[in-house]
Amino acid sequence: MFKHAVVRPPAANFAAGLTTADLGAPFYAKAVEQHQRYCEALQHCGLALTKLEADPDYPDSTFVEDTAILTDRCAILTRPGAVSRSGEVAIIKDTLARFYPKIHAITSPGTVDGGDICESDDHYFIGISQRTNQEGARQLAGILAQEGYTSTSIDIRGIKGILHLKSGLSNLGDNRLVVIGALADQAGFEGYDILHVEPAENYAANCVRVNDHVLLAAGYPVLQTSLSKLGYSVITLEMSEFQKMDGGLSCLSLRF
Ligand code: CIR
Repeated sequence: MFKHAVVRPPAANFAAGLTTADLGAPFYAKAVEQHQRYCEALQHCGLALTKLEADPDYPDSTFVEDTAILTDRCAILTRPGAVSRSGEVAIIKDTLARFYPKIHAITSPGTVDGGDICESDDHYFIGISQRTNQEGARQLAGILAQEGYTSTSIDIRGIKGILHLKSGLSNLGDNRLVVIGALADQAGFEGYDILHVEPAENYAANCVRVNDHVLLAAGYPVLQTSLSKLGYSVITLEMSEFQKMDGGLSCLSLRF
Protein backbone atom coordinates (compact mmCIF):
# COMPACT_ATOMS: atom_id res chain seq x y z
CA MET A 1 0.00 0.00 0.00
CA PHE A 2 1.21 3.48 -0.84
CA LYS A 3 0.41 6.20 1.65
CA HIS A 4 2.22 9.19 0.33
CA ALA A 5 3.43 10.86 -2.85
CA VAL A 6 5.74 13.75 -3.64
CA VAL A 7 4.77 15.87 -6.63
CA ARG A 8 5.95 19.12 -8.16
CA PRO A 9 3.70 21.10 -10.51
CA PRO A 10 5.18 22.20 -13.83
CA ALA A 11 6.89 25.60 -13.88
CA ALA A 12 5.87 28.35 -16.30
CA ASN A 13 8.86 27.48 -18.52
CA PHE A 14 7.94 23.77 -18.61
CA ALA A 15 8.12 23.91 -22.43
CA ALA A 16 11.88 24.59 -22.17
CA GLY A 17 12.49 21.05 -20.90
CA LEU A 18 13.96 18.18 -22.86
CA THR A 19 11.91 16.33 -25.42
CA THR A 20 12.24 14.08 -28.42
CA ALA A 21 8.49 13.94 -29.10
CA ASP A 22 7.35 15.67 -32.23
CA LEU A 23 4.00 16.73 -30.78
CA GLY A 24 4.42 20.50 -30.56
CA ALA A 25 4.96 22.73 -27.53
CA PRO A 26 2.92 22.06 -24.40
CA PHE A 27 0.41 24.64 -23.13
CA TYR A 28 1.36 25.64 -19.64
CA ALA A 29 -2.15 26.29 -18.31
CA LYS A 30 -3.31 22.94 -19.63
CA ALA A 31 -0.30 21.18 -18.10
CA VAL A 32 -1.10 22.75 -14.72
CA GLU A 33 -4.71 21.61 -15.05
CA GLN A 34 -3.68 18.05 -16.00
CA HIS A 35 -1.22 17.98 -13.11
CA GLN A 36 -3.95 19.09 -10.73
CA ARG A 37 -6.22 16.25 -11.92
CA TYR A 38 -3.31 13.84 -11.45
CA CYS A 39 -2.85 15.04 -7.86
CA GLU A 40 -6.56 14.61 -7.19
CA ALA A 41 -6.40 11.06 -8.56
CA LEU A 42 -3.55 10.20 -6.21
CA GLN A 43 -5.57 11.60 -3.31
CA HIS A 44 -8.57 9.58 -4.45
CA CYS A 45 -6.32 6.49 -4.23
CA GLY A 46 -5.71 7.35 -0.59
CA LEU A 47 -2.36 9.11 -0.79
CA ALA A 48 -1.32 12.17 1.20
CA LEU A 49 0.57 14.56 -1.05
CA THR A 50 3.68 16.59 -0.46
CA LYS A 51 3.41 19.25 -3.12
CA LEU A 52 6.71 21.00 -3.82
CA GLU A 53 7.07 24.44 -5.37
CA ALA A 54 7.32 24.60 -9.14
CA ASP A 55 10.96 25.31 -9.98
CA PRO A 56 11.73 27.26 -13.16
CA ASP A 57 15.48 26.59 -12.74
CA TYR A 58 14.67 23.04 -13.81
CA PRO A 59 11.92 22.91 -16.45
CA ASP A 60 11.85 19.10 -16.26
CA SER A 61 11.59 19.01 -12.48
CA THR A 62 7.88 18.18 -12.55
CA PHE A 63 9.10 14.67 -13.50
CA VAL A 64 10.11 13.99 -9.89
CA GLU A 65 10.26 10.23 -10.34
CA ASP A 66 13.63 10.51 -12.05
CA THR A 67 15.36 11.86 -8.95
CA ALA A 68 15.01 8.92 -6.56
CA ILE A 69 14.14 5.27 -6.09
CA LEU A 70 12.01 4.70 -3.03
CA THR A 71 11.95 1.25 -1.44
CA ASP A 72 10.44 -0.10 1.76
CA ARG A 73 13.87 -0.03 3.34
CA CYS A 74 15.58 3.07 2.04
CA ALA A 75 15.63 5.86 -0.53
CA ILE A 76 18.24 5.95 -3.26
CA LEU A 77 19.05 9.34 -4.76
CA THR A 78 19.72 9.02 -8.45
CA ARG A 79 22.13 10.95 -10.64
CA PRO A 80 20.08 11.95 -13.70
CA GLY A 81 21.71 11.29 -17.02
CA ALA A 82 20.73 14.59 -18.65
CA VAL A 83 23.07 17.44 -17.66
CA SER A 84 20.20 19.94 -17.50
CA ARG A 85 18.54 17.76 -14.84
CA SER A 86 21.57 17.01 -12.67
CA GLY A 87 20.59 19.66 -10.07
CA GLU A 88 17.15 18.19 -9.51
CA VAL A 89 18.31 15.72 -6.86
CA ALA A 90 19.63 18.53 -4.65
CA ILE A 91 16.25 20.27 -4.67
CA ILE A 92 14.34 17.18 -3.53
CA LYS A 93 16.65 15.39 -1.14
CA ASP A 94 15.67 17.35 2.00
CA THR A 95 12.05 16.42 1.37
CA LEU A 96 12.94 12.74 1.07
CA ALA A 97 15.12 12.93 4.19
CA ARG A 98 11.99 13.84 6.15
CA PHE A 99 10.56 10.42 5.34
CA TYR A 100 13.64 8.22 4.93
CA PRO A 101 16.25 7.88 7.68
CA LYS A 102 18.38 5.77 5.35
CA ILE A 103 19.40 7.32 2.05
CA HIS A 104 21.89 5.99 -0.48
CA ALA A 105 23.11 7.82 -3.57
CA ILE A 106 24.38 7.02 -7.04
CA THR A 107 27.77 8.66 -7.56
CA SER A 108 29.84 9.79 -10.55
CA PRO A 109 30.46 8.46 -13.13
CA GLY A 110 27.23 6.49 -12.65
CA THR A 111 23.99 7.94 -13.95
CA VAL A 112 20.50 6.67 -13.19
CA ASP A 113 17.07 8.14 -13.99
CA GLY A 114 14.28 6.86 -11.76
CA GLY A 115 12.14 6.27 -14.85
CA ASP A 116 14.45 3.40 -15.74
CA ILE A 117 13.73 1.51 -12.56
CA CYS A 118 10.69 -0.75 -12.34
CA GLU A 119 10.02 -2.40 -9.00
CA SER A 120 8.17 -5.68 -8.63
CA ASP A 121 7.93 -6.63 -4.96
CA ASP A 122 11.49 -7.41 -3.89
CA HIS A 123 12.85 -7.44 -7.43
CA TYR A 124 13.94 -4.48 -9.53
CA PHE A 125 14.28 -4.20 -13.30
CA ILE A 126 16.99 -1.69 -14.16
CA GLY A 127 16.88 -0.18 -17.63
CA ILE A 128 20.16 0.76 -19.25
CA SER A 129 19.25 3.66 -21.49
CA GLN A 130 20.49 6.95 -22.88
CA ARG A 131 20.07 8.24 -19.29
CA THR A 132 21.03 5.30 -17.07
CA ASN A 133 24.53 4.06 -17.81
CA GLN A 134 26.10 0.72 -17.01
CA GLU A 135 28.04 2.11 -14.07
CA GLY A 136 24.86 3.60 -12.61
CA ALA A 137 23.08 0.29 -13.07
CA ARG A 138 26.00 -1.52 -11.42
CA GLN A 139 25.96 0.82 -8.42
CA LEU A 140 22.21 0.56 -8.08
CA ALA A 141 22.25 -3.24 -8.26
CA GLY A 142 24.88 -3.22 -5.50
CA ILE A 143 22.83 -0.94 -3.24
CA LEU A 144 19.70 -3.00 -3.83
CA ALA A 145 21.57 -6.24 -3.06
CA GLN A 146 22.93 -4.71 0.14
CA GLU A 147 19.34 -3.93 1.14
CA GLY A 148 18.17 -7.47 0.36
CA TYR A 149 16.61 -6.90 -3.07
CA THR A 150 17.37 -8.66 -6.33
CA SER A 151 17.63 -6.97 -9.71
CA THR A 152 18.13 -7.60 -13.40
CA SER A 153 19.28 -5.16 -16.07
CA ILE A 154 17.50 -4.63 -19.36
CA ASP A 155 19.32 -2.79 -22.12
CA ILE A 156 16.81 -0.58 -23.92
CA ARG A 157 19.30 1.45 -25.94
CA GLY A 158 18.32 -0.35 -29.12
CA ILE A 159 14.61 0.12 -28.61
CA LYS A 160 13.16 3.07 -30.47
CA GLY A 161 10.44 5.27 -29.04
CA ILE A 162 11.04 4.79 -25.32
CA LEU A 163 13.04 7.19 -23.22
CA HIS A 164 13.04 5.09 -20.09
CA LEU A 165 12.39 1.44 -19.26
CA LYS A 166 9.11 2.39 -17.62
CA SER A 167 8.00 4.13 -20.81
CA GLY A 168 7.33 0.57 -21.95
CA LEU A 169 6.93 -1.46 -18.75
CA SER A 170 4.73 -1.19 -15.67
CA ASN A 171 4.18 -3.40 -12.68
CA LEU A 172 0.52 -3.95 -11.81
CA GLY A 173 1.27 -6.07 -8.77
CA ASP A 174 -0.35 -9.51 -8.55
CA ASN A 175 2.69 -10.81 -10.48
CA ARG A 176 1.50 -8.99 -13.58
CA LEU A 177 3.42 -6.65 -15.89
CA VAL A 178 2.23 -4.37 -18.68
CA VAL A 179 4.76 -4.59 -21.51
CA ILE A 180 5.14 -3.09 -25.00
CA GLY A 181 5.93 -5.45 -27.87
CA ALA A 182 9.53 -4.34 -28.26
CA LEU A 183 10.30 -5.33 -24.66
CA ALA A 184 8.18 -8.44 -24.40
CA ASP A 185 10.92 -10.91 -25.35
CA GLN A 186 13.39 -9.65 -22.78
CA ALA A 187 14.85 -12.18 -20.40
CA GLY A 188 13.64 -11.56 -16.89
CA PHE A 189 9.91 -11.52 -17.42
CA GLU A 190 9.54 -15.31 -17.15
CA GLY A 191 7.07 -16.26 -14.46
CA TYR A 192 5.04 -13.07 -14.80
CA ASP A 193 1.62 -12.70 -16.36
CA ILE A 194 2.21 -10.29 -19.21
CA LEU A 195 -0.41 -7.85 -20.37
CA HIS A 196 0.68 -6.96 -23.89
CA VAL A 197 0.20 -3.46 -25.22
CA GLU A 198 -0.55 -3.05 -28.88
CA PRO A 199 1.81 -0.73 -30.78
CA ALA A 200 -0.75 2.04 -31.32
CA GLU A 201 -1.18 2.23 -27.53
CA ASN A 202 2.48 2.08 -26.50
CA TYR A 203 2.30 5.39 -24.64
CA ALA A 204 -0.29 3.90 -22.26
CA ALA A 205 2.13 1.19 -21.11
CA ASN A 206 3.35 3.68 -18.55
CA CYS A 207 0.42 3.12 -16.21
CA VAL A 208 0.60 3.13 -12.42
CA ARG A 209 -0.99 0.82 -9.89
CA VAL A 210 -1.82 2.87 -6.84
CA ASN A 211 -3.47 0.80 -4.12
CA ASP A 212 -6.91 -0.24 -5.41
CA HIS A 213 -6.67 1.65 -8.70
CA VAL A 214 -4.65 1.81 -11.90
CA LEU A 215 -3.91 5.24 -13.34
CA LEU A 216 -3.97 5.12 -17.13
CA ALA A 217 -3.48 7.79 -19.79
CA ALA A 218 -6.80 8.72 -21.39
CA GLY A 219 -7.40 7.72 -25.00
CA TYR A 220 -6.18 4.11 -25.02
CA PRO A 221 -9.37 2.03 -25.07
CA VAL A 222 -7.83 -1.38 -25.76
CA LEU A 223 -5.60 -1.36 -22.71
CA GLN A 224 -8.31 0.28 -20.64
CA THR A 225 -10.73 -2.53 -21.52
CA SER A 226 -8.13 -5.22 -20.84
CA LEU A 227 -7.40 -3.76 -17.41
CA SER A 228 -11.07 -3.45 -16.57
CA LYS A 229 -11.71 -7.06 -17.63
CA LEU A 230 -8.94 -8.16 -15.31
CA GLY A 231 -10.84 -6.46 -12.50
CA TYR A 232 -8.77 -3.32 -12.05
CA SER A 233 -10.46 -0.07 -11.20
CA VAL A 234 -9.04 2.23 -13.87
CA ILE A 235 -8.75 6.00 -13.53
CA THR A 236 -7.98 7.69 -16.84
CA LEU A 237 -6.10 10.96 -16.92
CA GLU A 238 -5.43 13.40 -19.73
CA MET A 239 -1.68 13.49 -20.28
CA SER A 240 -1.30 15.32 -23.60
CA GLU A 241 0.90 18.15 -22.32
CA PHE A 242 3.28 15.82 -20.48
CA GLN A 243 3.44 13.45 -23.44
CA LYS A 244 4.72 16.38 -25.51
CA MET A 245 7.69 16.49 -23.13
CA ASP A 246 8.33 12.71 -23.17
CA GLY A 247 6.68 12.32 -19.78
CA GLY A 248 4.27 9.65 -18.61
CA LEU A 249 2.09 9.06 -15.58
CA SER A 250 4.69 7.42 -13.38
CA CYS A 251 7.23 10.21 -13.71
CA LEU A 252 4.95 12.83 -12.16
CA SER A 253 5.21 11.41 -8.64
CA LEU A 254 7.37 9.58 -6.15
CA ARG A 255 5.11 7.16 -4.34
CA PHE A 256 5.79 5.42 -1.04
C1 CIR B 1 13.23 14.32 -19.83
O1 CIR B 1 13.54 14.21 -21.01
O2 CIR B 1 13.99 14.05 -18.91
C2 CIR B 1 11.84 14.82 -19.50
N1 CIR B 1 11.40 15.76 -20.49
C3 CIR B 1 10.87 13.68 -19.40
C4 CIR B 1 11.17 12.74 -18.27
C5 CIR B 1 10.15 11.67 -18.14
N2 CIR B 1 10.43 10.88 -17.01
C6 CIR B 1 10.06 9.60 -16.89
O3 CIR B 1 9.52 9.03 -17.79
N3 CIR B 1 10.36 9.00 -15.75
